[in-house]
Amino acid sequence: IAWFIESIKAGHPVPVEIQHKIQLIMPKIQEEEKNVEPVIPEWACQRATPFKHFNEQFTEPLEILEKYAELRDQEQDYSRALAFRRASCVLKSLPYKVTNISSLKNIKDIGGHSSRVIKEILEDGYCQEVEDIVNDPWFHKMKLFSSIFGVGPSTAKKWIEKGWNNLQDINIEDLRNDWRVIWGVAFHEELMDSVSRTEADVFAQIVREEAEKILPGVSVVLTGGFRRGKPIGHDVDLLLTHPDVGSEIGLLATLLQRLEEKELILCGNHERSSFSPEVYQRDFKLSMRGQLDHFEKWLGICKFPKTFIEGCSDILTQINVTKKSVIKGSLDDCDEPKTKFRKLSSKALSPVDVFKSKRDWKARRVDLIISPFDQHYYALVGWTGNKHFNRDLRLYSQRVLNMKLTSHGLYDLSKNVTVPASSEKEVFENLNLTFREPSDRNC
Ligand code: DCT
Ligand code: MG
Repeated sequence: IAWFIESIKAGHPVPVEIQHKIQLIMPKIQEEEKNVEPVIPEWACQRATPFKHFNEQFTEPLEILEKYAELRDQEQDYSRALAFRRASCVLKSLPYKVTNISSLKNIKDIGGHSSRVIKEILEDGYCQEVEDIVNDPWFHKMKLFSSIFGVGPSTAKKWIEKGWNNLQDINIEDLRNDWRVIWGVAFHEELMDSVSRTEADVFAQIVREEAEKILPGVSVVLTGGFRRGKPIGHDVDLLLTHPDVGSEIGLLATLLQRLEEKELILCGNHERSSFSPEVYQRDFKLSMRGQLDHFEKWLGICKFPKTFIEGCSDILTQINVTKKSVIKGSLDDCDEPKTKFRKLSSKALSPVDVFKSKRDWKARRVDLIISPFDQHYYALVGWTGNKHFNRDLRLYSQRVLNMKLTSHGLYDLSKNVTVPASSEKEVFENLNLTFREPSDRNC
């Protein structure tokens, strides 16, 4: 019957002998449809969450509350922060602007606190609690410090406890052993600049060309926020793989050398893969503790010639003419069990001196990740994100399907087998979900 009604609505011809009956029942069906509330799927991964939506007026304040709860309650209790994010996430998926609080009463992801915030905004145009947070100096300091590359909320808290209020207060001597924080502080101003899509595309193309020379047939995908359609981002996330499993081994070390020769590297950390199928299957929780994934990767800061930013077309030839690097140290192999850090040479300029020097490049955060092809499509979903979509997808897999999902794969706990995927669509099929385009994963 539903199919028949849909086909009538779509304008398909109705057999003459039943036309009069249809004319009698159609008004009643249409009237009933008006009274039926739209069904909002329970899980965020079952909904389309676009980047541009109708309810920014509410989602932005709710995400300030989320950030505040995350920074205040970190480690002890993340559930308050999550409650705000769940409310914000469901509002982003609504295909209309909320104008009446009663229209939200049956949405379970909008809890009491979030509901009060939305009501206040609807009535007064703002929420006092959010205004107080925005004007709270502690919140500003926490946001400032935890936005520094290599600094998490617990370090930010310690710095505030020391009485530091701004970047100038940071005592560089206290940071001697953490290269990320040293460079992060020196280049903070620049790293806070958003990376444009053009810059990301130009850099991705350079990496693609270099990687192709080393390993023909390699795939380099721009993931993260850019893949979800964001016009700007805080970094460039590139996922590399090759259809021949195993051929990707050694690629990153050589690629980093080439990028170094092109003077595109400022500093970074090359981590070897710590993935082990045995550990992964035996004790998933243990193997993933505290880590996003176990892929071989390089996380660091690159030098983007200013011409990238202007989107110069003959950029690829221009970057071959570069100056001498300011830092020495080997980026070489990845053959030791421990993470390798790029050391600062004693002869090298200090990060602050580099920052102040006359230069024709800007510092940009870059993540290069290598995935073996048999894990690639799970890695692609994981590195596309966003973070909240991933969290929801993983929780859904566990609670609804009794399956463990990570960026390395899907493990069926009932059958004790891994479930392979040879496309991103197959990842969704394996999870019994409608495929969502990356642009609909902006939870
Ligand atoms: N990710 C995740 N959990 C995290 C951090 C990241 O699942 N705690 C995934 C989702 C996105 C991807 O990794 C890249 O991470 P970011 O670069 O931090 O996020 P982004 O969405 O690309 O945001 P931005 O546009 O600011 O770079
Ligand atoms: Mg990113």
